[in-house]
Amino acid sequence: MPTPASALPLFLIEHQQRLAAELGRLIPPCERPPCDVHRSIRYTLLGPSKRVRGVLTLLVGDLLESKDDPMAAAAAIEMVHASSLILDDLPAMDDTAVRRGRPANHVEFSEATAILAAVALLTLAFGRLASAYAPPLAAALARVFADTIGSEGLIGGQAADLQLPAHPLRLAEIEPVDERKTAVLFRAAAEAGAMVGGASGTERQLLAAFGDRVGLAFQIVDDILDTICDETSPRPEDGQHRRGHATAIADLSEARQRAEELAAEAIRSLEPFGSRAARLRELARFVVDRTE
Ligand code: GRG
Repeated sequence: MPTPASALPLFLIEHQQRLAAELGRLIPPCERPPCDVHRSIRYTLLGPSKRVRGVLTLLVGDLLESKDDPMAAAAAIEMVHASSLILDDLPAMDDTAVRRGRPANHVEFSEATAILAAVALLTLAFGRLASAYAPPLAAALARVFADTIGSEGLIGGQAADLQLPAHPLRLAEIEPVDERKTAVLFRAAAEAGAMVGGASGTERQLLAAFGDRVGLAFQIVDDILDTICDETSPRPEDGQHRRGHATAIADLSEARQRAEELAAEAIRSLEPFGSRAARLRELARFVVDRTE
């Protein structure tokens, strides 16, 4: 299914489309057993998405004029993202029935199939890294992915998110959760592009910091959009958030200011790259300016 073209600047759409085509090629067809699991994987991985994390990996590869193709790392990042969305929506987690304007994966298929699809997506991600890159690079990437997903990364962020109270929260309460729930995957997306592109240690650190700041800004903007939607015209899925985990921000102007600060910090970390980083700067602006 196509991604809404208005959501991304034009030059990003080209990367997004190449990435979507690659993902389609990597996943077994629906007709191959277990058909339900393959359908379920394709439903979320190839569904309407901004694919902003994978695009970030590709843009870092472009910046470094990478000799190795960053596409496999970008695809692996998107597989982890898709897996996290499926798990996040499950009844035992956020219990969300609608995702991207369509039934959540476990509603469209079944809880069992959704869990299998999510776990399969994770194994596919590591498998892709192992088959696409030479052993030392593949091992280093696997290490970064494992740390990103693990109990001190996405899993830890989700565990903390499930503990958040339902009432509107101060940024200081939300930010440490957003850091692990979302920023870590953006950091890994940029870092993976840097590693595949043969970045120096300093370049890798700067690009990882860029990913981290952009990722945190992305989640704060997401929280702002959720809060505004709740206050004005509830989105169709609102009634479906039975555990009430859509984060509500107590002070929207503080959050908006923080997102701008983070974008500025992200853009500052690109200074040594000069004009070669123009597209990454545009990505940072897109993340903060987006309205959906
Ligand atoms: C084992 C991978 C794994 C995860 C377990 C469930 C979980 C821990 C983490 C959930 C993390 C999560 C879903 C964070 C929310 C991030 C977020 C803002 C998602 C929406 O991102 P978009 O807008 O999605 O980029 P699209 O639809 O464009 O792909």
